[in-house]
Amino acid sequence: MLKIYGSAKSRALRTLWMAGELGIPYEHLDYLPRSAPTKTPEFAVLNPNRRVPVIDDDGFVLYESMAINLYLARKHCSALYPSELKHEALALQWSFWETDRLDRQITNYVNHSTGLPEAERKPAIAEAAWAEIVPAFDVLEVALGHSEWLAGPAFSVADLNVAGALYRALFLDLAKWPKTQAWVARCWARPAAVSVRKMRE
Ligand SMILES: N[C@@H](CCC(=O)N[C@@H](CS)C(=O)NCC(=O)O)C(=O)O
Repeated sequence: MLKIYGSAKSRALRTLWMAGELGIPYEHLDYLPRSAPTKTPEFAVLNPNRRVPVIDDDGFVLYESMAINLYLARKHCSALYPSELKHEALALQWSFWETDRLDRQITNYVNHSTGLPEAERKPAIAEAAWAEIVPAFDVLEVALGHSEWLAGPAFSVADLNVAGALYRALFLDLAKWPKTQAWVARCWARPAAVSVRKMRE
């Protein structure tokens, strides 16, 4: 059976959301980032980076949340995996784009503005992160002005991968980006997203 390593309070949230969309059974190894089980030699074999998520799909081990979701959607012949080559390319584009432009930036912004205990916050890190987030949201806003979804005519792994990474944006003021705000809300209103939020909160 598929094993998913990683707490819903981590980037494994995206993997758990995908598993919910697919309706597949899995064993959840609810490891928090940097927790003791991620420091074991056994875990280092699964992911030498010692990060979550990781999956073990009947012996096939894969890390990197975006790659995991693309793999799972394709493996299970899901409608979330675009059937057209160009839509598939867009799903790859948006997944790579998010990793480059928003992933660490959102984490840094939220941690250093509200998430960490006040004494540990570094306002300069939050400020630098926000300076990168603004142009990235501008890019999303333009794209969502052309199309309701990121890769083709319907919600797909592209939307899940980007919106999944924007969990923290649910608590940010996105009024400056109304299309992005509405799209984030649409994605997170899906039943699998609502369920995974409950696992986190
Ligand atoms: N690019 C990776 C990032 C994974 C990642 O950074 N995971 C965090 C938790 S959200 C982690 O395990 N951090 C542990 C550490 O930094 O030591 C992915 O998307 O899967």
